[in-house]
Amino acid sequence: MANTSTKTTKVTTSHWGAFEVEVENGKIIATRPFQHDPHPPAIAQIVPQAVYHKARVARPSFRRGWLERRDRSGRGHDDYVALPWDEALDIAAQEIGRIRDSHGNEAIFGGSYGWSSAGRFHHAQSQVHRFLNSIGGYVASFGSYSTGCAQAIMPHVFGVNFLKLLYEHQDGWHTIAEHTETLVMFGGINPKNAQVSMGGITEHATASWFERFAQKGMTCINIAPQRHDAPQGCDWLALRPATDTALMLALAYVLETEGLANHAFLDRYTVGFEQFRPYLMGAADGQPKTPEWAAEICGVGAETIRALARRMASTRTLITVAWSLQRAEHGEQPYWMSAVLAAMLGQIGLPGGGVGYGYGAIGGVGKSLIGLRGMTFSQFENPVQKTIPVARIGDMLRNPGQPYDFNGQRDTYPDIRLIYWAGGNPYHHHQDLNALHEAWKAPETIIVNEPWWTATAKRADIVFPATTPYEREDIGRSNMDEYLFFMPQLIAPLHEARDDYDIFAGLAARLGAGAVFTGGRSSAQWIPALYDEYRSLAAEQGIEVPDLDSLKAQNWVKLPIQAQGPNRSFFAPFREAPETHALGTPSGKIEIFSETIASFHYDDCPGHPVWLPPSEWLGAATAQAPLHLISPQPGDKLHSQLEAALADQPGARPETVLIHPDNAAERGIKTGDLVHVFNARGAAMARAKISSDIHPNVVALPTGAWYGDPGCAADPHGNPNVLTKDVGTSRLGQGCSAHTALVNLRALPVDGPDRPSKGT
Ligand SMILES: Nc1nc2c(c(=O)[nH]1)N[C@H]1C(S)=C(S)[C@@H](COP(=O)(O)OP(=O)(O)OC[C@H]3O[C@@H](n4cnc5c(=O)[nH]c(N)nc54)[C@H](O)[C@@H]3O)O[C@H]1N2
Ligand SMILES: Nc1nc2c(c(=O)[nH]1)N[C@H]1C(S)=C(S)[C@@H](COP(=O)(O)OP(=O)(O)OC[C@H]3O[C@@H](n4cnc5c(=O)[nH]c(N)nc54)[C@H](O)[C@@H]3O)O[C@H]1N2
Ligand SMILES: [Mo]
Repeated sequence: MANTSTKTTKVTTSHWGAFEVEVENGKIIATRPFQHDPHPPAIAQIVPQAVYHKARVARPSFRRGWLERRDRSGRGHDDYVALPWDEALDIAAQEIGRIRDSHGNEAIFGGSYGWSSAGRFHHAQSQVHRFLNSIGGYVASFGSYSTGCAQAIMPHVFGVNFLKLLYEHQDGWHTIAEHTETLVMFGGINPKNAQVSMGGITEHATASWFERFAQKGMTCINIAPQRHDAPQGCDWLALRPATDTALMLALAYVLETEGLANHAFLDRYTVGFEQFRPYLMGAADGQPKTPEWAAEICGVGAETIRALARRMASTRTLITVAWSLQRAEHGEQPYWMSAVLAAMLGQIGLPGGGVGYGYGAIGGVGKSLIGLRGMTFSQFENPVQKTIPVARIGDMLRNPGQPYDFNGQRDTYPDIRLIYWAGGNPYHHHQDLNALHEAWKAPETIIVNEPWWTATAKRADIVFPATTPYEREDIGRSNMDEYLFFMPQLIAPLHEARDDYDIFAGLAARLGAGAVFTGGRSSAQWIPALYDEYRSLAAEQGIEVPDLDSLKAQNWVKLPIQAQGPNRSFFAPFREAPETHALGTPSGKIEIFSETIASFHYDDCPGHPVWLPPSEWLGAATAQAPLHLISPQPGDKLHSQLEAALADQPGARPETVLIHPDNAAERGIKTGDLVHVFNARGAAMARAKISSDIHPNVVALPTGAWYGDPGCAADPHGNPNVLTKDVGTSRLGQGCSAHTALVNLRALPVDGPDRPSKGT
């Protein structure tokens, strides 16, 4: 008998990079590393189980309470009724139309934050924004959970769009390897995080760069609560979370008092040192910012601080700052202060010197590539002007019509009647999830497109089953990666899943905006059109990109977009000629004191950087909450993605919490024990891992676990966001303050009465 089985292997890409997918008889059976990736992440291994997992949303689904009586209180509790696509789209379109016509487009929240999947066309957030704009607009959100606070503060300091600085204008790894002698990493540079990059990173090279730094004899200093925030071989200064500003101030104090500050640089390239100096020296508030003062706050010894300051002044020093530092109350301050410290060292604009942000936070930072344009599906203009800072969604839902401050503006929160989410998981990413669960009752209707029954999908009234990237064709490219991918459709859509594009095309048609949304094209017509535009734009830059048929045949190509020679730091021309290359700040210089910020009169972000203790940190620890919780990104996955299948792995859930031996001993906790991590906001189960690689009195519980069902005594999966605080970083940045949280721990009796049931 003839063998009719078919087996193919193709390459696709993802935010964690490229991987091979083996398909047999129309089914994904395995994934394998991409041959050109020196350090391929293991994340893709779980893809086959995730794609076919029983947690896939099979059909358009309606929450019963909403469908039957427009109930809002049963979100997270009710069961769902499946309906055929046509009927489901009719009901959803009618509801969107009703809310729009009775309350206006300002009643629709479409911020829809989230990473969704790589692939340029089927980017869910772009799709939902385009759809909502085609029907009159929506309330959008500013910034990201990643860098929202930095995006607000840094333009005041450097006069540049922070994301542009990050991705296009920082020293590349080559320059650092060649010139930097001392690398001072606040929050580390973590190869675990560099596994991931928006749109994909194909050759994972961060670890290899550190091998090169070590060979060269570079001094690499990791200043962080965890040893493994930087690769092995780096020195570790164990620091209490949220105290970086105090440490940086003390470094600045040593520079100033020991004659090591570069006043020629300060005079020529900065403004405001004279307003800052009295604060630094203590004339303004009676407290000189001495190493002894800082040591009490941050836990790093005074002599260590002095020696570090001297070393930084006498060698080519690059200060790097992880994004985590600004994901905390007063996160503006370490960012601003790092710029002031670098200015005092006077090396800004020299190769391998100065300050850089987000190296290692995502894999693409530090690559020196020629940026290409195109392959962007237009979202149209948003006719609605109202936006909120992205991490203020809980406040928005709790306080409609109430005023709030943001970066010098006073605005009011909109009165949201409908939320549409596609490509994100707020019940993974937002802080104080138990409070969000209450606030989430406010809107009349919540619609979610999702491949899986996430905690967010389970709190929606209407859930549309979306395809995964393996079920549709797309193009994978990123400006921080030299590889270009044709992402083939590997399998047929599971169950009744549809592409976001087709879901929105169906809704738009019913709302009279079908032609606007689709422009008369199917996705199969859009992809070649966008690709051809991208290809001709690349040709204008002298870069030859294969035509689509060739790319399809090749599957992937490595483009010749390595920058020739070192990429120049944004500050290099400014350093050469500050008059002709003035910065975009009001003074044209680096602003150590900002008249603009001072004019806002914010006590939580005054006119120059200051040490401000957050509401929760070790200096404010109590008997009830003696430990500082940090909740970093997970090393084994991307956020909450593929979680359904990961959670099935033996021992994977609840998530592991890292505990210092002293704190474990006090509580009789051993590695492997189940514990409760708790505070007044909530509780999560976790599995203990005891290690002296974390600062005493600090516990680390990574993000990524799904949020359990309401009413659990403790979140059964170990989602840290039941514990985190939902406040803005300050009135200036209003970013997310995930790292501001005190907690306590206790061992769970093996079969004790308060041990929660496993939940879902
Ligand atoms: N405590 C704490 N919380 C944090 C952070 C922290 O450090 N600590 N970090 C924050 C940061 S920086 C971030 S970026 C956020 C991340 O938070 P999110 O970006 O919301 O997390 P993801 O899990 O990536 O969510 C993407 C969702 O999109 C779905 N999806 C994937 N592909 C598609 C598609 O094609 N169509 C549709 N419709 N859906 C799709 C996935 O299944 C998943 O549920 O978390 C934030 N939360
Ligand atoms: N594998 C994997 N990689 C990822 C992601 C993922 O989900 N999985 N997500 C990506 C995304 S969206 C983002 S935004 C980036 C985030 O990049 P980052 O914000 O840099 O990453 P985090 O893991 O949140 O934090 C890094 C480390 O900072 C330390 N830290 C916490 N608080 C403080 C502090 O106050 N001071 C100092 N000095 N250190 C502190 C913690 O020990 C933590 O391990 O990661 C990206 N990379
Ligand atoms: Mo992020």
